[in-house]
Amino acid sequence: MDEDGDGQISMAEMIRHTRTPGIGKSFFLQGFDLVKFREADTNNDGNISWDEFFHYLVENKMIDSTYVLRRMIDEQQEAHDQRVGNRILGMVALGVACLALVVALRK
Ligand SMILES: [Ca+2]
Ligand SMILES: [Ca+2]
Repeated sequence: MDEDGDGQISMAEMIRHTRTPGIGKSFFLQGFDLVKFREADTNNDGNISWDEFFHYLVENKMIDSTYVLRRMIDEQQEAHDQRVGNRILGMVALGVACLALVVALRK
């Protein structure tokens, strides 16, 4: 939706997005019209920042902030577990390489 990647959704971007077949009907945009755009744009600069957008969705119970937070924490945990897993794998590989070197030197 944020086409120019400036971290804000302008009214033009929102209109283009909601008129794109297939995308406009995504769940959180159902009924998200210009009136609601103005409601979400709390500092009235004609853009919705991600902060404003997220806040609007939470305020209007269009998303469950607890669920989102839990997902974020779970993802962090998974990423952490994966890093630890990779490190262990790396250490095992190093161990095997050292062992192979020792065996090779003994011959
Ligand atoms: Ca933008
Ligand atoms: Ca704004």
